[in-house]
Amino acid sequence: MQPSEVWGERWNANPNPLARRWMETVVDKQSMVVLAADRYTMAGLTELLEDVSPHVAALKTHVDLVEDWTAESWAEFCEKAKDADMLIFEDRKHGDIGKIARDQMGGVYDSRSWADLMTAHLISGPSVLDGMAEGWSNVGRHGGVLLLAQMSSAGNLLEIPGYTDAVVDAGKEHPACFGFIGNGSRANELAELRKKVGEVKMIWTPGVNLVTGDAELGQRYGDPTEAVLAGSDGIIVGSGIHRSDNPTEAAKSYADVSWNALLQRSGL
Ligand code: S5P
Repeated sequence: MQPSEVWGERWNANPNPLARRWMETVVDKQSMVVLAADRYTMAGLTELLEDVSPHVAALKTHVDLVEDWTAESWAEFCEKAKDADMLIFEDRKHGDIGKIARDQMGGVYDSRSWADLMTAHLISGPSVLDGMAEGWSNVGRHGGVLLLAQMSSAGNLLEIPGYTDAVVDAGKEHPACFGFIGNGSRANELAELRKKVGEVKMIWTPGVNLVTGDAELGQRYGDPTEAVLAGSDGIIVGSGIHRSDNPTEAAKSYADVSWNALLQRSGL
Protein backbone atom coordinates (compact mmCIF):
# COMPACT_ATOMS: atom_id res chain seq x y z
CA MET A 1 0.00 0.00 0.00
CA GLN A 2 1.14 3.56 -0.73
CA PRO A 3 1.05 6.41 1.82
CA SER A 4 -1.18 8.43 -0.53
CA GLU A 5 -3.85 5.69 -0.47
CA VAL A 6 -3.93 5.58 3.29
CA TRP A 7 -3.39 9.25 4.16
CA GLY A 8 -4.90 10.88 1.05
CA GLU A 9 -4.54 14.68 1.05
CA ARG A 10 -2.78 14.54 4.41
CA TRP A 11 0.08 12.95 2.47
CA ASN A 12 -0.19 14.74 -0.88
CA ALA A 13 -0.38 18.24 0.59
CA ASN A 14 2.04 17.90 3.51
CA PRO A 15 5.26 19.89 3.07
CA ASN A 16 6.94 18.72 6.30
CA PRO A 17 9.60 16.02 5.73
CA LEU A 18 9.23 14.66 9.27
CA ALA A 19 5.46 14.35 8.92
CA ARG A 20 5.91 12.59 5.59
CA ARG A 21 8.51 10.31 7.10
CA TRP A 22 6.05 9.41 9.87
CA MET A 23 3.17 8.72 7.50
CA GLU A 24 5.41 6.55 5.35
CA THR A 25 6.70 4.52 8.30
CA VAL A 26 3.14 3.93 9.53
CA VAL A 27 2.26 2.43 6.16
CA ASP A 28 5.47 0.40 5.89
CA LYS A 29 5.06 -1.08 9.36
CA GLN A 30 1.25 -1.12 9.35
CA SER A 31 1.44 0.40 12.80
CA MET A 32 0.72 3.77 14.39
CA VAL A 33 2.41 2.76 17.64
CA VAL A 34 4.75 5.19 19.34
CA LEU A 35 6.39 3.11 22.04
CA ALA A 36 6.76 4.91 25.38
CA ALA A 37 9.93 3.05 26.41
CA ASP A 38 9.71 3.83 30.11
CA ARG A 39 12.24 1.32 31.41
CA TYR A 40 15.03 2.20 33.80
CA THR A 41 18.10 0.32 32.59
CA MET A 42 19.91 0.17 29.28
CA ALA A 43 19.54 -3.62 29.26
CA GLY A 44 15.79 -3.34 29.86
CA LEU A 45 15.43 -0.75 27.10
CA THR A 46 17.51 -2.71 24.62
CA GLU A 47 15.61 -5.93 25.27
CA LEU A 48 12.30 -4.09 24.82
CA LEU A 49 13.41 -2.54 21.54
CA GLU A 50 14.54 -5.91 20.19
CA ASP A 51 11.23 -7.51 21.22
CA VAL A 52 8.93 -4.97 19.62
CA SER A 53 10.69 -3.10 16.82
CA PRO A 54 8.83 -4.66 13.84
CA HIS A 55 5.51 -3.44 15.28
CA VAL A 56 6.54 0.01 16.47
CA ALA A 57 6.84 3.08 14.24
CA ALA A 58 8.51 5.55 16.63
CA LEU A 59 10.43 5.34 19.87
CA LYS A 60 9.55 7.73 22.69
CA THR A 61 12.13 8.10 25.43
CA HIS A 62 12.50 9.77 28.82
CA VAL A 63 16.29 9.82 28.83
CA ASP A 64 16.47 10.95 32.47
CA LEU A 65 14.68 7.81 33.70
CA VAL A 66 17.68 5.64 32.88
CA GLU A 67 19.77 4.70 35.92
CA ASP A 68 22.86 3.38 34.12
CA TRP A 69 22.89 5.84 31.20
CA THR A 70 26.14 6.42 29.35
CA ALA A 71 26.67 8.36 26.14
CA GLU A 72 28.07 5.24 24.43
CA SER A 73 25.26 2.87 25.39
CA TRP A 74 22.67 5.49 24.43
CA ALA A 75 24.26 6.06 21.03
CA GLU A 76 24.14 2.31 20.40
CA PHE A 77 20.49 2.14 21.48
CA CYS A 78 19.53 5.03 19.17
CA GLU A 79 21.39 3.39 16.31
CA LYS A 80 19.30 0.22 16.80
CA ALA A 81 16.10 2.27 16.72
CA LYS A 82 17.18 4.05 13.54
CA ASP A 83 18.10 0.76 11.90
CA ALA A 84 14.57 -0.40 12.69
CA ASP A 85 13.21 2.67 10.88
CA MET A 86 11.96 4.53 13.95
CA LEU A 87 11.87 8.24 14.56
CA ILE A 88 13.36 9.02 17.98
CA PHE A 89 11.19 11.18 20.17
CA GLU A 90 12.49 12.52 23.50
CA ASP A 91 9.55 13.38 25.73
CA ARG A 92 11.39 16.21 27.51
CA LYS A 93 8.37 18.51 27.99
CA HIS A 94 10.41 21.67 27.70
CA GLY A 95 8.79 24.72 29.27
CA ASP A 96 11.48 27.31 29.89
CA ILE A 97 12.24 30.49 27.97
CA GLY A 98 13.58 29.99 24.46
CA LYS A 99 17.30 30.33 25.09
CA ILE A 100 17.27 27.93 28.04
CA ALA A 101 15.19 25.33 26.19
CA ARG A 102 17.70 25.63 23.34
CA ASP A 103 20.64 25.07 25.68
CA GLN A 104 18.90 22.26 27.58
CA MET A 105 19.00 20.35 24.31
CA GLY A 106 22.79 20.27 24.78
CA GLY A 107 24.26 19.44 28.17
CA VAL A 108 25.05 15.91 29.27
CA TYR A 109 22.31 14.20 27.28
CA ASP A 110 22.78 16.32 24.14
CA SER A 111 19.29 15.42 22.95
CA ARG A 112 19.51 17.77 19.94
CA SER A 113 22.00 15.32 18.40
CA TRP A 114 19.84 12.18 18.58
CA ALA A 115 16.18 13.18 19.00
CA ASP A 116 14.13 13.84 15.84
CA LEU A 117 11.14 14.99 17.85
CA MET A 118 10.68 16.49 21.31
CA THR A 119 7.75 17.64 23.45
CA ALA A 120 7.26 21.13 24.86
CA HIS A 121 4.66 22.99 26.86
CA LEU A 122 3.85 26.42 25.45
CA ILE A 123 3.48 27.91 28.93
CA SER A 124 6.44 30.27 28.42
CA GLY A 125 5.22 31.45 25.00
CA PRO A 126 6.29 30.79 21.42
CA SER A 127 10.00 31.48 22.08
CA VAL A 128 10.29 27.88 23.22
CA LEU A 129 9.65 26.82 19.60
CA ASP A 130 12.22 29.28 18.25
CA GLY A 131 14.77 28.19 20.86
CA MET A 132 14.28 24.50 20.12
CA ALA A 133 14.59 25.09 16.36
CA GLU A 134 17.90 26.83 17.11
CA GLY A 135 18.99 23.94 19.31
CA TRP A 136 18.72 21.50 16.40
CA SER A 137 20.13 23.95 13.91
CA ASN A 138 23.24 24.45 16.07
CA VAL A 139 24.18 20.83 15.35
CA GLY A 140 23.11 20.96 11.70
CA ARG A 141 19.83 19.11 12.19
CA HIS A 142 16.10 19.76 11.82
CA GLY A 143 13.73 18.41 14.40
CA GLY A 144 10.06 18.75 15.23
CA VAL A 145 8.27 19.84 18.37
CA LEU A 146 5.12 18.23 19.67
CA LEU A 147 3.28 20.83 21.74
CA LEU A 148 1.14 19.66 24.61
CA ALA A 149 -2.35 20.82 23.66
CA GLN A 150 -4.12 18.36 25.98
CA MET A 151 -2.98 15.88 28.63
CA SER A 152 -4.23 12.49 29.71
CA SER A 153 -3.83 13.00 33.47
CA ALA A 154 -6.84 13.82 35.64
CA GLY A 155 -7.13 17.45 36.75
CA ASN A 156 -4.48 18.79 34.35
CA LEU A 157 -4.56 22.56 33.96
CA LEU A 158 -4.44 22.48 30.16
CA GLU A 159 -8.20 22.01 30.46
CA ILE A 160 -8.62 25.59 31.69
CA PRO A 161 -10.74 27.24 28.97
CA GLY A 162 -8.73 28.92 26.23
CA TYR A 163 -5.40 27.18 26.84
CA THR A 164 -5.67 24.43 24.20
CA ASP A 165 -6.91 26.92 21.59
CA ALA A 166 -3.98 29.27 22.26
CA VAL A 167 -1.48 26.41 21.89
CA VAL A 168 -3.06 25.28 18.63
CA ASP A 169 -3.15 28.80 17.21
CA ALA A 170 0.57 29.33 17.91
CA GLY A 171 1.69 25.85 16.84
CA LYS A 172 -0.27 25.70 13.60
CA GLU A 173 1.66 28.64 12.21
CA HIS A 174 5.13 27.65 13.41
CA PRO A 175 7.45 25.65 11.14
CA ALA A 176 9.18 23.95 14.10
CA CYS A 177 5.86 22.48 15.29
CA PHE A 178 5.47 18.91 14.03
CA GLY A 179 2.18 18.57 15.81
CA PHE A 180 0.37 18.28 19.11
CA ILE A 181 -0.10 15.92 22.00
CA GLY A 182 -3.83 15.25 22.38
CA ASN A 183 -5.63 13.29 25.05
CA GLY A 184 -6.28 9.73 23.93
CA SER A 185 -8.49 9.02 26.91
CA ARG A 186 -11.30 11.35 25.81
CA ALA A 187 -12.26 10.68 22.18
CA ASN A 188 -14.81 13.50 22.03
CA GLU A 189 -12.25 16.08 23.18
CA LEU A 190 -9.76 14.67 20.71
CA ALA A 191 -12.24 15.06 17.85
CA GLU A 192 -12.64 18.73 18.87
CA LEU A 193 -8.87 19.12 18.87
CA ARG A 194 -8.62 17.62 15.38
CA LYS A 195 -11.13 20.19 14.07
CA LYS A 196 -9.02 23.02 15.49
CA VAL A 197 -5.70 21.60 14.29
CA GLY A 198 -6.80 20.90 10.71
CA GLU A 199 -5.10 18.37 8.45
CA VAL A 200 -1.45 19.39 8.27
CA LYS A 201 -0.07 18.99 11.79
CA MET A 202 0.07 15.60 13.48
CA ILE A 203 -1.76 14.69 16.68
CA TRP A 204 -0.22 11.97 18.81
CA THR A 205 -2.12 10.58 21.75
CA PRO A 206 -0.99 9.10 25.06
CA GLY A 207 -3.55 7.77 27.53
CA VAL A 208 -4.55 4.79 25.40
CA ASN A 209 -4.70 1.18 26.48
CA LEU A 210 -6.67 -1.90 25.52
CA VAL A 211 -7.82 -1.87 29.15
CA THR A 212 -9.60 1.45 29.56
CA GLY A 213 -10.36 3.49 32.69
CA ASP A 214 -8.53 5.18 35.53
CA ALA A 215 -4.99 4.02 36.23
CA GLU A 216 -1.91 4.73 38.37
CA LEU A 217 -1.55 8.23 39.83
CA GLY A 218 -4.21 10.00 37.79
CA GLN A 219 -3.42 8.45 34.41
CA ARG A 220 -6.57 7.80 32.37
CA TYR A 221 -6.89 5.38 29.45
CA GLY A 222 -9.17 5.39 26.45
CA ASP A 223 -9.56 2.91 23.65
CA PRO A 224 -6.93 3.17 20.89
CA THR A 225 -9.42 2.50 18.07
CA GLU A 226 -11.65 5.34 19.27
CA ALA A 227 -8.62 7.63 19.52
CA VAL A 228 -7.61 6.95 15.91
CA LEU A 229 -11.18 7.33 14.65
CA ALA A 230 -11.36 10.66 16.51
CA GLY A 231 -8.25 11.92 14.73
CA SER A 232 -5.10 10.54 16.37
CA ASP A 233 -2.16 10.08 13.99
CA GLY A 234 -0.01 8.13 16.44
CA ILE A 235 -0.91 6.17 19.57
CA ILE A 236 1.59 6.51 22.40
CA VAL A 237 1.60 3.25 24.33
CA GLY A 238 3.81 2.58 27.34
CA SER A 239 2.88 0.10 30.05
CA GLY A 240 0.38 -1.64 27.76
CA ILE A 241 3.48 -2.94 25.99
CA HIS A 242 6.51 -2.72 28.29
CA ARG A 243 4.74 -4.17 31.33
CA SER A 244 3.05 -6.91 29.38
CA ASP A 245 4.12 -10.54 29.95
CA ASN A 246 4.70 -10.72 26.21
CA PRO A 247 5.75 -7.32 24.85
CA THR A 248 6.10 -8.64 21.28
CA GLU A 249 2.50 -9.83 21.15
CA ALA A 250 1.24 -6.74 22.93
CA ALA A 251 3.03 -4.45 20.47
CA LYS A 252 1.56 -6.44 17.58
CA SER A 253 -1.95 -6.12 19.05
CA TYR A 254 -1.63 -2.33 19.38
CA ALA A 255 -0.16 -2.13 15.87
CA ASP A 256 -3.07 -4.13 14.43
CA VAL A 257 -5.78 -2.16 16.20
CA SER A 258 -4.25 1.16 15.21
CA TRP A 259 -3.70 0.14 11.58
CA ASN A 260 -7.23 -1.24 11.21
CA ALA A 261 -8.65 1.94 12.71
CA LEU A 262 -6.60 4.05 10.29
CA LEU A 263 -7.87 2.02 7.33
CA GLN A 264 -11.42 2.43 8.63
CA ARG A 265 -10.90 6.19 9.02
CA SER A 266 -9.62 6.37 5.46
CA GLY A 267 -12.62 4.42 4.16
CA LEU A 268 -10.45 1.48 3.04
O1 S5P B 1 -0.62 13.85 28.69
C1 S5P B 1 0.29 13.05 28.59
C2 S5P B 1 1.43 13.32 27.81
C3 S5P B 1 2.40 12.34 27.69
S1 S5P B 1 3.69 12.63 26.57
N1 S5P B 1 0.20 11.84 29.19
C4 S5P B 1 1.17 10.88 29.08
O2 S5P B 1 0.99 9.79 29.65
N2 S5P B 1 2.32 11.14 28.36
C5 S5P B 1 3.41 10.16 28.27
O3 S5P B 1 2.94 8.97 27.65
C6 S5P B 1 3.99 9.73 29.62
O4 S5P B 1 5.11 10.55 29.94
C7 S5P B 1 4.38 8.27 29.41
O5 S5P B 1 5.70 8.17 28.92
C8 S5P B 1 3.44 7.79 28.30
C9 S5P B 1 2.24 6.97 28.77
O6 S5P B 1 2.65 5.77 29.31
P1 S5P B 1 1.59 4.65 29.77
O7 S5P B 1 2.42 3.64 30.49
O8 S5P B 1 0.58 5.30 30.66
O9 S5P B 1 0.97 4.11 28.49
